[in-house]
Amino acid sequence: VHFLFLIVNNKVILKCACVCRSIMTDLYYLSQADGVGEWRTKEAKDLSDLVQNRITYLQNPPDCSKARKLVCNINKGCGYGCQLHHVVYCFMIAYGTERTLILESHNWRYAPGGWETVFLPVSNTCSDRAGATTGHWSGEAHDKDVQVVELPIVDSLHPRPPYLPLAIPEDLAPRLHRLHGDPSVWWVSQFVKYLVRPQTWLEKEIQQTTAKLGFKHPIIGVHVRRTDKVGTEAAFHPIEEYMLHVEEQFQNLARRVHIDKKRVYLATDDPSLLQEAKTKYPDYEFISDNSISWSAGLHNRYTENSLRGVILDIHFLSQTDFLVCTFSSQVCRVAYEIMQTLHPDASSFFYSLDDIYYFGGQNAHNQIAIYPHQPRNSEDIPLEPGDVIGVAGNHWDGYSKGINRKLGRTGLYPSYKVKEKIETVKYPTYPEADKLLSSQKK
Ligand SMILES: Nc1nc2c(ncn2[C@@H]2O[C@H](COP(=O)(O)OP(=O)(O)OP(=O)(O)O)[C@@H](O)[C@H]2O)c(=O)[nH]1
Ligand SMILES: [Mg+2]
Repeated sequence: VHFLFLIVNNKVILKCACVCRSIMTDLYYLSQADGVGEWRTKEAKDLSDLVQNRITYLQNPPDCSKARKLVCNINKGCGYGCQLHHVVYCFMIAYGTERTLILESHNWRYAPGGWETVFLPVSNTCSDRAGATTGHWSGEAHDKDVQVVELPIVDSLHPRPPYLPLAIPEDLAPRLHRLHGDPSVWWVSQFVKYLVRPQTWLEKEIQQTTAKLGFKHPIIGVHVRRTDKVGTEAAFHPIEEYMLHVEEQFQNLARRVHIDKKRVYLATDDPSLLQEAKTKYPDYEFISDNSISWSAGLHNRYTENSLRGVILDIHFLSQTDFLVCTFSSQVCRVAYEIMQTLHPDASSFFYSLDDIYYFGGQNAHNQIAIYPHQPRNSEDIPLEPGDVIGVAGNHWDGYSKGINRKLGRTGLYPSYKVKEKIETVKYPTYPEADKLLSSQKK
Protein backbone atom coordinates (compact mmCIF):
# COMPACT_ATOMS: atom_id res chain seq x y z
CA VAL A 1 0.00 0.00 0.00
CA HIS A 2 2.77 2.44 0.96
CA PHE A 3 4.54 1.77 -2.28
CA LEU A 4 1.39 2.19 -4.31
CA PHE A 5 0.57 5.50 -2.73
CA LEU A 6 3.81 7.03 -3.91
CA ILE A 7 2.28 7.27 -7.35
CA VAL A 8 -1.19 8.68 -6.78
CA ASN A 9 -3.44 10.21 -9.43
CA ASN A 10 -3.76 6.91 -11.15
CA LYS A 11 -7.10 5.13 -10.91
CA VAL A 12 -5.63 1.67 -11.26
CA ILE A 13 -3.20 2.24 -8.48
CA LEU A 14 -5.79 3.76 -6.19
CA LYS A 15 -7.96 0.73 -6.81
CA CYS A 16 -5.02 -1.53 -5.93
CA ALA A 17 -4.70 0.36 -2.64
CA CYS A 18 -8.38 -0.35 -1.89
CA VAL A 19 -7.92 -4.04 -2.67
CA CYS A 20 -4.80 -4.10 -0.54
CA ARG A 21 -6.70 -2.48 2.35
CA SER A 22 -9.36 -5.17 2.08
CA ILE A 23 -6.72 -7.89 2.16
CA MET A 24 -5.14 -6.32 5.25
CA THR A 25 -8.54 -6.22 6.93
CA ASP A 26 -9.20 -9.87 6.04
CA LEU A 27 -5.79 -10.80 7.39
CA TYR A 28 -6.59 -9.04 10.63
CA TYR A 29 -9.87 -10.95 11.06
CA LEU A 30 -8.12 -14.17 10.08
CA SER A 31 -5.55 -13.57 12.84
CA GLN A 32 -8.44 -13.40 15.30
CA ALA A 33 -10.55 -16.27 13.93
CA ASP A 34 -11.27 -19.62 15.62
CA GLY A 35 -9.81 -18.64 18.97
CA VAL A 36 -6.39 -17.81 17.50
CA GLY A 37 -6.66 -14.26 18.82
CA GLU A 38 -7.28 -15.54 22.34
CA TRP A 39 -4.47 -18.05 22.03
CA ARG A 40 -2.14 -15.28 20.89
CA THR A 41 -3.07 -13.05 23.82
CA LYS A 42 -2.44 -15.81 26.33
CA GLU A 43 0.77 -17.00 24.69
CA ALA A 44 2.12 -13.42 24.64
CA LYS A 45 1.39 -13.03 28.34
CA ASP A 46 2.89 -16.41 29.24
CA LEU A 47 6.09 -15.64 27.33
CA SER A 48 6.45 -12.20 28.82
CA ASP A 49 5.77 -13.53 32.35
CA LEU A 50 8.42 -16.17 31.79
CA VAL A 51 11.10 -13.71 30.71
CA GLN A 52 10.21 -11.03 33.27
CA ASN A 53 10.38 -13.66 35.99
CA ARG A 54 13.80 -14.85 34.83
CA ILE A 55 15.12 -11.30 34.80
CA THR A 56 13.70 -10.66 38.28
CA TYR A 57 15.36 -13.86 39.48
CA LEU A 58 18.71 -12.88 37.97
CA GLN A 59 18.48 -9.36 39.41
CA ASN A 60 17.68 -10.37 42.99
CA PRO A 61 20.38 -12.75 44.22
CA PRO A 62 19.96 -13.85 47.85
CA ASP A 63 23.54 -12.86 48.74
CA CYS A 64 24.78 -9.80 46.89
CA SER A 65 28.30 -10.09 48.28
CA LYS A 66 28.71 -13.41 46.50
CA ALA A 67 26.77 -12.67 43.34
CA ARG A 68 28.46 -12.54 39.98
CA LYS A 69 27.94 -9.04 38.58
CA LEU A 70 28.09 -7.08 35.37
CA VAL A 71 28.62 -3.34 35.83
CA CYS A 72 27.12 -0.96 33.28
CA ASN A 73 27.42 2.81 33.42
CA ILE A 74 24.54 4.71 31.83
CA ASN A 75 26.68 7.72 30.92
CA LYS A 76 27.25 7.04 27.25
CA GLY A 77 27.67 10.42 25.52
CA CYS A 78 24.30 10.52 23.78
CA GLY A 79 20.56 11.05 24.23
CA TYR A 80 18.02 9.17 26.35
CA GLY A 81 17.01 6.67 23.66
CA CYS A 82 20.62 5.87 22.97
CA GLN A 83 21.47 5.54 26.68
CA LEU A 84 18.48 3.30 27.30
CA HIS A 85 19.60 1.06 24.44
CA HIS A 86 23.08 1.03 25.92
CA VAL A 87 21.62 -0.33 29.17
CA VAL A 88 19.56 -2.89 27.21
CA TYR A 89 22.71 -4.12 25.52
CA CYS A 90 24.40 -4.52 28.93
CA PHE A 91 21.32 -6.31 30.26
CA MET A 92 21.27 -8.81 27.42
CA ILE A 93 24.88 -9.73 28.15
CA ALA A 94 24.11 -9.92 31.88
CA TYR A 95 21.28 -12.36 31.12
CA GLY A 96 23.52 -14.27 28.72
CA THR A 97 26.39 -14.60 31.19
CA GLU A 98 24.15 -15.10 34.26
CA ARG A 99 25.45 -12.01 36.01
CA THR A 100 23.34 -9.56 37.99
CA LEU A 101 23.28 -6.21 36.23
CA ILE A 102 24.61 -3.36 38.36
CA LEU A 103 23.50 -0.08 36.83
CA GLU A 104 25.69 2.92 37.63
CA SER A 105 23.85 6.18 37.02
CA HIS A 106 25.10 8.86 39.40
CA ASN A 107 25.74 12.15 37.60
CA TRP A 108 23.48 11.03 34.78
CA ARG A 109 23.36 13.93 32.31
CA TYR A 110 19.53 13.98 32.49
CA ALA A 111 19.22 13.60 36.27
CA PRO A 112 22.28 13.84 38.54
CA GLY A 113 20.39 11.84 41.18
CA GLY A 114 20.41 8.88 38.83
CA TRP A 115 18.12 6.24 37.38
CA GLU A 116 16.00 5.79 40.51
CA THR A 117 14.74 9.38 40.36
CA VAL A 118 12.42 8.17 37.57
CA PHE A 119 12.45 4.36 37.35
CA LEU A 120 12.40 1.51 39.83
CA PRO A 121 15.85 0.19 40.73
CA VAL A 122 16.98 -2.72 38.55
CA SER A 123 17.42 -4.76 41.74
CA ASN A 124 15.87 -4.85 45.20
CA THR A 125 18.63 -6.88 46.81
CA CYS A 126 21.83 -6.06 44.99
CA SER A 127 23.04 -2.63 43.96
CA ASP A 128 26.52 -2.74 45.53
CA ARG A 129 29.17 -3.44 42.92
CA ALA A 130 31.73 -4.65 45.47
CA GLY A 131 33.25 -8.07 44.95
CA ALA A 132 36.34 -10.18 45.61
CA THR A 133 37.70 -9.63 42.10
CA THR A 134 36.98 -7.00 39.47
CA GLY A 135 38.03 -6.68 35.86
CA HIS A 136 37.17 -5.29 32.47
CA TRP A 137 35.22 -7.43 30.03
CA SER A 138 37.55 -9.80 28.23
CA GLY A 139 35.09 -12.46 27.09
CA GLU A 140 32.76 -14.82 28.93
CA ALA A 141 35.21 -17.73 29.25
CA HIS A 142 38.15 -15.52 30.14
CA ASP A 143 36.15 -13.69 32.83
CA LYS A 144 34.95 -16.95 34.36
CA ASP A 145 36.70 -16.46 37.72
CA VAL A 146 36.17 -12.69 37.95
CA GLN A 147 33.26 -11.81 40.23
CA VAL A 148 32.63 -8.28 38.97
CA VAL A 149 32.98 -7.49 35.28
CA GLU A 150 32.79 -3.97 33.85
CA LEU A 151 31.26 -3.59 30.42
CA PRO A 152 32.32 -0.84 27.98
CA ILE A 153 30.00 0.74 25.41
CA VAL A 154 29.20 -1.62 22.56
CA ASP A 155 31.42 0.34 20.17
CA SER A 156 34.53 -0.81 22.08
CA LEU A 157 33.37 -4.30 23.05
CA HIS A 158 36.08 -6.94 22.47
CA PRO A 159 35.60 -9.80 22.13
CA ARG A 160 31.94 -9.67 21.15
CA PRO A 161 29.76 -12.27 22.87
CA PRO A 162 26.90 -13.90 20.95
CA TYR A 163 24.38 -12.29 23.34
CA LEU A 164 23.58 -9.26 21.20
CA PRO A 165 20.58 -8.07 19.16
CA LEU A 166 19.16 -9.03 16.76
CA ALA A 167 19.66 -12.64 17.91
CA ILE A 168 17.02 -14.35 20.03
CA PRO A 169 17.37 -17.11 22.66
CA GLU A 170 17.22 -20.60 21.25
CA ASP A 171 14.95 -21.98 23.98
CA LEU A 172 12.20 -19.47 23.18
CA ALA A 173 12.70 -19.26 19.41
CA PRO A 174 9.96 -21.68 18.25
CA ARG A 175 7.37 -19.96 20.43
CA LEU A 176 8.50 -16.48 19.37
CA HIS A 177 8.41 -17.37 15.67
CA ARG A 178 4.85 -18.64 16.10
CA LEU A 179 3.70 -15.60 18.04
CA HIS A 180 5.44 -12.56 16.68
CA GLY A 181 6.25 -10.98 13.33
CA ASP A 182 9.65 -9.74 14.48
CA PRO A 183 11.00 -11.89 17.33
CA SER A 184 14.21 -9.81 17.56
CA VAL A 185 12.25 -6.72 18.57
CA TRP A 186 10.16 -8.74 20.99
CA TRP A 187 13.31 -9.93 22.74
CA VAL A 188 14.71 -6.39 23.01
CA SER A 189 11.34 -5.15 24.26
CA GLN A 190 11.40 -7.48 27.28
CA PHE A 191 14.50 -5.77 28.65
CA VAL A 192 13.05 -2.34 27.96
CA LYS A 193 9.85 -3.40 29.73
CA TYR A 194 11.75 -4.36 32.87
CA LEU A 195 13.89 -1.23 32.79
CA VAL A 196 11.21 1.44 32.39
CA ARG A 197 9.00 0.41 35.32
CA PRO A 198 8.06 3.87 36.63
CA GLN A 199 8.47 5.23 40.15
CA THR A 200 5.17 6.08 41.84
CA TRP A 201 5.40 9.82 41.07
CA LEU A 202 6.03 9.09 37.40
CA GLU A 203 3.11 6.70 37.21
CA LYS A 204 0.85 9.41 38.66
CA GLU A 205 2.31 11.93 36.24
CA ILE A 206 1.51 9.61 33.31
CA GLN A 207 -2.08 9.18 34.50
CA GLN A 208 -2.57 12.92 35.02
CA THR A 209 -1.07 13.80 31.65
CA THR A 210 -3.24 11.19 29.91
CA ALA A 211 -6.31 12.96 31.30
CA LYS A 212 -4.98 16.48 30.77
CA LEU A 213 -4.09 15.93 27.10
CA GLY A 214 -7.23 13.91 26.42
CA PHE A 215 -5.25 10.95 25.10
CA LYS A 216 -7.83 8.56 23.62
CA HIS A 217 -8.08 5.82 20.99
CA PRO A 218 -8.14 5.60 18.06
CA ILE A 219 -4.94 7.59 17.79
CA ILE A 220 -1.84 7.49 15.61
CA GLY A 221 1.58 8.49 16.93
CA VAL A 222 3.88 10.75 14.95
CA HIS A 223 7.48 11.41 15.99
CA VAL A 224 9.31 14.14 14.13
CA ARG A 225 13.00 14.32 14.97
CA ARG A 226 14.56 17.64 14.05
CA THR A 227 17.17 19.96 15.71
CA ASP A 228 20.62 18.35 15.98
CA LYS A 229 19.63 15.29 13.97
CA VAL A 230 18.67 16.98 10.70
CA GLY A 231 21.36 17.16 8.04
CA THR A 232 23.84 15.28 10.23
CA GLU A 233 22.38 11.83 10.82
CA ALA A 234 19.03 12.05 9.05
CA ALA A 235 17.26 14.01 6.33
CA PHE A 236 14.61 16.67 6.91
CA HIS A 237 11.10 15.35 6.39
CA PRO A 238 8.21 17.84 6.15
CA ILE A 239 5.04 17.12 8.13
CA GLU A 240 3.24 16.30 4.86
CA GLU A 241 5.32 13.15 4.45
CA TYR A 242 4.23 11.84 7.84
CA MET A 243 0.58 12.83 7.34
CA LEU A 244 0.30 10.89 4.08
CA HIS A 245 0.84 7.71 6.08
CA VAL A 246 -1.30 8.88 8.98
CA GLU A 247 -4.25 9.38 6.61
CA GLU A 248 -3.60 6.01 5.00
CA GLN A 249 -3.64 4.29 8.41
CA PHE A 250 -6.84 5.98 9.46
CA GLN A 251 -8.43 4.58 6.28
CA ASN A 252 -7.17 1.13 7.27
CA LEU A 253 -8.37 1.51 10.86
CA ALA A 254 -11.78 2.70 9.66
CA ARG A 255 -12.40 -0.79 8.27
CA ARG A 256 -12.40 -2.23 11.78
CA VAL A 257 -13.17 0.54 14.27
CA HIS A 258 -15.27 3.68 14.38
CA ILE A 259 -13.13 6.80 13.91
CA ASP A 260 -14.92 9.53 15.88
CA LYS A 261 -12.03 11.92 15.35
CA LYS A 262 -8.68 11.59 13.58
CA ARG A 263 -6.40 11.98 16.59
CA VAL A 264 -2.62 12.26 16.28
CA TYR A 265 -0.19 12.22 19.17
CA LEU A 266 2.64 14.47 18.05
CA ALA A 267 6.06 14.15 19.69
CA THR A 268 8.84 16.35 18.42
CA ASP A 269 11.88 18.36 19.45
CA ASP A 270 10.74 21.16 17.08
CA PRO A 271 8.34 23.40 19.05
CA SER A 272 7.09 25.23 15.94
CA LEU A 273 5.71 22.06 14.38
CA LEU A 274 2.52 21.74 16.44
CA GLN A 275 1.10 25.04 15.19
CA GLU A 276 2.14 24.23 11.62
CA ALA A 277 0.41 20.85 11.79
CA LYS A 278 -2.78 22.32 13.26
CA THR A 279 -2.93 24.99 10.55
CA LYS A 280 -2.25 22.60 7.68
CA TYR A 281 -4.50 19.77 8.92
CA PRO A 282 -7.60 21.31 10.53
CA ASP A 283 -9.60 18.07 10.26
CA TYR A 284 -7.22 16.30 12.63
CA GLU A 285 -6.89 16.65 16.39
CA PHE A 286 -3.26 17.01 17.42
CA ILE A 287 -2.50 15.93 20.95
CA SER A 288 0.82 17.27 22.10
CA ASP A 289 2.39 19.16 24.98
CA ASN A 290 4.23 22.05 23.36
CA SER A 291 6.27 22.73 26.51
CA ILE A 292 7.73 19.23 26.17
CA SER A 293 8.96 20.11 22.68
CA TRP A 294 10.53 23.29 24.05
CA SER A 295 12.33 21.26 26.71
CA ALA A 296 13.67 18.86 24.07
CA GLY A 297 15.81 21.48 22.30
CA LEU A 298 19.57 21.18 22.63
CA HIS A 299 19.84 24.01 25.19
CA ASN A 300 17.40 22.44 27.65
CA ARG A 301 17.81 18.80 26.72
CA TYR A 302 19.93 17.46 29.54
CA THR A 303 17.67 18.40 32.43
CA GLU A 304 15.22 16.52 34.66
CA ASN A 305 12.32 18.37 33.12
CA SER A 306 13.38 17.33 29.64
CA LEU A 307 13.83 13.75 30.83
CA ARG A 308 10.27 13.75 32.15
CA GLY A 309 9.19 15.07 28.73
CA VAL A 310 10.93 12.45 26.64
CA ILE A 311 9.71 9.64 28.92
CA LEU A 312 6.13 10.91 28.55
CA ASP A 313 6.45 11.33 24.78
CA ILE A 314 7.82 7.80 24.38
CA HIS A 315 5.10 6.45 26.66
CA PHE A 316 2.31 8.05 24.62
CA LEU A 317 3.86 7.10 21.28
CA SER A 318 4.02 3.48 22.46
CA GLN A 319 0.34 3.62 23.48
CA THR A 320 -0.89 4.70 20.04
CA ASP A 321 -2.48 2.35 17.49
CA PHE A 322 0.19 2.98 14.87
CA LEU A 323 3.50 4.85 14.67
CA VAL A 324 4.72 7.06 11.84
CA CYS A 325 8.30 8.22 12.33
CA THR A 326 11.94 7.82 11.30
CA PHE A 327 13.59 4.71 12.69
CA SER A 328 16.93 6.52 12.39
CA SER A 329 15.87 8.00 15.76
CA GLN A 330 16.27 5.93 18.89
CA VAL A 331 13.33 7.80 20.42
CA CYS A 332 10.93 6.19 17.96
CA ARG A 333 12.63 2.81 18.08
CA VAL A 334 12.21 2.73 21.88
CA ALA A 335 8.51 3.67 21.50
CA TYR A 336 8.11 0.85 18.96
CA GLU A 337 9.80 -1.58 21.33
CA ILE A 338 7.54 -0.65 24.25
CA MET A 339 4.55 -0.98 21.92
CA GLN A 340 5.46 -4.67 21.51
CA THR A 341 4.87 -5.21 25.24
CA LEU A 342 1.30 -3.91 24.94
CA HIS A 343 0.03 -6.22 22.16
CA PRO A 344 0.59 -9.88 21.28
CA ASP A 345 2.17 -8.81 17.98
CA ALA A 346 2.56 -5.14 17.09
CA SER A 347 5.44 -5.76 14.70
CA SER A 348 3.58 -4.20 11.77
CA PHE A 349 2.14 -1.18 13.62
CA PHE A 350 4.63 1.33 12.19
CA TYR A 351 5.74 3.19 9.13
CA SER A 352 9.31 4.46 9.08
CA LEU A 353 10.21 7.19 6.61
CA ASP A 354 13.82 6.09 6.58
CA ASP A 355 15.58 3.13 8.23
CA ILE A 356 14.26 -0.36 8.83
CA TYR A 357 14.26 -1.45 12.49
CA TYR A 358 17.74 -1.97 13.89
CA PHE A 359 19.29 -1.90 17.33
CA GLY A 360 22.72 -0.37 16.90
CA GLY A 361 25.99 -2.15 17.56
CA GLN A 362 24.13 -5.31 16.64
CA ASN A 363 25.48 -8.33 14.82
CA ALA A 364 25.08 -8.51 11.03
CA HIS A 365 21.46 -8.19 9.91
CA ASN A 366 20.79 -10.78 7.22
CA GLN A 367 17.89 -11.86 5.07
CA ILE A 368 17.35 -15.05 3.08
CA ALA A 369 16.11 -15.08 -0.50
CA ILE A 370 12.88 -17.05 -0.90
CA TYR A 371 12.26 -16.31 -4.60
CA PRO A 372 14.75 -16.07 -7.44
CA HIS A 373 15.42 -12.66 -8.96
CA GLN A 374 16.76 -11.77 -12.40
CA PRO A 375 18.29 -8.27 -12.46
CA ARG A 376 16.22 -5.75 -14.41
CA ASN A 377 19.24 -3.51 -14.94
CA SER A 378 22.77 -2.90 -13.68
CA GLU A 379 21.50 -1.61 -10.30
CA ASP A 380 19.91 -4.95 -9.38
CA ILE A 381 21.57 -8.04 -7.94
CA PRO A 382 20.51 -11.60 -8.74
CA LEU A 383 18.96 -13.83 -6.06
CA GLU A 384 18.60 -17.60 -5.79
CA PRO A 385 16.40 -19.10 -3.05
CA GLY A 386 18.57 -19.66 0.01
CA ASP A 387 21.06 -16.88 -0.74
CA VAL A 388 22.01 -14.85 2.32
CA ILE A 389 21.65 -11.08 1.89
CA GLY A 390 23.18 -8.51 4.24
CA VAL A 391 20.49 -5.81 4.23
CA ALA A 392 21.52 -2.16 4.15
CA GLY A 393 18.07 -0.62 3.97
CA ASN A 394 14.62 -0.60 2.48
CA HIS A 395 13.96 2.05 -0.14
CA TRP A 396 10.20 1.76 0.52
CA ASP A 397 9.49 1.70 -3.20
CA GLY A 398 9.27 -2.08 -3.34
CA TYR A 399 13.04 -2.50 -3.36
CA SER A 400 15.73 -3.00 -0.74
CA LYS A 401 19.47 -2.57 -0.96
CA GLY A 402 21.95 -5.12 0.28
CA ILE A 403 24.81 -7.44 -0.45
CA ASN A 404 24.37 -10.95 -1.78
CA ARG A 405 26.99 -12.63 0.38
CA LYS A 406 27.39 -15.61 -1.96
CA LEU A 407 28.24 -13.37 -4.92
CA GLY A 408 29.78 -10.49 -2.99
CA ARG A 409 27.62 -8.09 -5.02
CA THR A 410 25.78 -5.07 -3.66
CA GLY A 411 22.61 -3.69 -5.22
CA LEU A 412 18.82 -3.62 -5.31
CA TYR A 413 16.35 -6.50 -5.07
CA PRO A 414 12.55 -6.68 -4.56
CA SER A 415 11.86 -6.63 -0.81
CA TYR A 416 9.18 -9.33 -1.05
CA LYS A 417 11.66 -11.85 -2.42
CA VAL A 418 13.45 -12.23 0.91
CA LYS A 419 12.58 -12.99 4.51
CA GLU A 420 14.36 -12.07 7.74
CA LYS A 421 17.10 -14.43 8.85
CA ILE A 422 16.70 -14.53 12.63
CA GLU A 423 19.77 -15.81 14.44
CA THR A 424 19.30 -17.89 17.55
CA VAL A 425 21.81 -18.06 20.39
CA LYS A 426 22.14 -20.54 23.23
CA TYR A 427 21.28 -18.33 26.16
CA PRO A 428 21.05 -19.82 29.65
CA THR A 429 17.54 -21.16 30.29
CA TYR A 430 17.05 -20.35 34.00
CA PRO A 431 15.31 -23.60 35.04
CA GLU A 432 15.35 -22.50 38.72
CA ALA A 433 13.41 -19.35 37.91
CA ASP A 434 10.94 -21.22 35.69
CA LYS A 435 10.31 -23.74 38.49
CA LEU A 436 9.52 -20.94 40.94
CA LEU A 437 7.12 -19.36 38.46
CA SER A 438 5.19 -22.54 37.75
CA SER A 439 4.87 -23.31 41.47
CA GLN A 440 3.47 -19.79 41.99
CA LYS A 441 0.96 -20.31 39.18
CA LYS A 442 -0.39 -23.52 40.73
N1 LIG B 1 10.50 15.09 24.61
C1 LIG B 1 11.09 14.79 23.45
N2 LIG B 1 12.43 14.78 23.37
C2 LIG B 1 12.99 14.46 22.18
C3 LIG B 1 12.21 14.17 21.03
N3 LIG B 1 13.06 13.92 20.02
C4 LIG B 1 14.30 14.04 20.52
N4 LIG B 1 14.28 14.36 21.83
C5 LIG B 1 15.43 14.58 22.71
O1 LIG B 1 16.61 14.36 21.96
C6 LIG B 1 17.28 13.18 22.41
C7 LIG B 1 17.81 12.46 21.17
O2 LIG B 1 18.77 11.52 21.50
P1 LIG B 1 18.60 9.94 21.30
O3 LIG B 1 17.59 9.48 22.30
O4 LIG B 1 19.93 9.35 21.36
O5 LIG B 1 17.93 9.72 19.90
P2 LIG B 1 18.37 10.22 18.46
O6 LIG B 1 19.36 11.35 18.54
O7 LIG B 1 17.11 10.51 17.79
O8 LIG B 1 19.03 8.97 17.82
P3 LIG B 1 20.61 8.65 17.78
O9 LIG B 1 21.29 9.84 17.23
O10 LIG B 1 20.67 7.46 16.90
O11 LIG B 1 21.03 8.39 19.17
C8 LIG B 1 16.24 12.41 23.17
O12 LIG B 1 16.74 11.51 24.06
C9 LIG B 1 15.46 13.55 23.82
O13 LIG B 1 16.16 14.07 24.92
C10 LIG B 1 10.79 14.22 21.17
O14 LIG B 1 10.03 13.97 20.24
N5 LIG B 1 10.29 14.52 22.38
MG1 LIG C 1 21.56 11.41 18.82
